[in-house]
Amino acid sequence: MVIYRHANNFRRASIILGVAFILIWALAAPSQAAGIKGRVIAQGLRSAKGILVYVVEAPISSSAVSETAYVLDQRELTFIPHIFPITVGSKVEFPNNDKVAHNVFSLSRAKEFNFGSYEPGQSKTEVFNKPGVVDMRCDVHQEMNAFILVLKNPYFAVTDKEGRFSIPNLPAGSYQVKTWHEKLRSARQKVTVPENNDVSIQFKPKRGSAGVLYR
Ligand SMILES: [Cu+2]
Repeated sequence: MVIYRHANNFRRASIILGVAFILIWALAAPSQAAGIKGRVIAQGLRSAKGILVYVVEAPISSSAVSETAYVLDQRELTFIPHIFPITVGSKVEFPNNDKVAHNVFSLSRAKEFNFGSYEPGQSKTEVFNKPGVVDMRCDVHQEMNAFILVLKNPYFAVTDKEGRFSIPNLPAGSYQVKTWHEKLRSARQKVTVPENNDVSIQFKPKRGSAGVLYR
């Protein structure tokens, strides 16, 4: 019995020691991830929320297709979210969670389609396999509008209401970073991301017509 208890104590002590070791190792290990963060000061916009900030070219490209089920919701005659960045090759679901029928379509070069009219409770899906801006409309409700932004890599973010954004986990290197918003001219900046530190940048895009995502 005594021996048995000793063995148990020993095992408990080993576990505690093991956990402590892992914690110390985790704290001491240098973080390899660096990112780009900062702020977009949008002149002439009511809110700085919902501005896309994206890395134009990055080592990881379309192979990084997200397995996330992207959902562009329809509620109260609104597409949610309004600005919707995804990576090339992603599938998007378009559930009609409204009380009326919608007819979602796009005439954009990056993706042209027309779901036709569909009832509340029904859903449609579409795969977006070409980079670019997809201007989403509803044939029944002219005020309904959203932008699906099909991006070449997963390094992008959308600003919060203060205009802040954060693009984490970038490999060290030099990148062209751009903004996109339907009512702003795109601003761009060249940014060098070091091995272990985040870089802070600021954009001040002016009002105007939006350009393309990629030339
Ligand atoms: Cu509609």
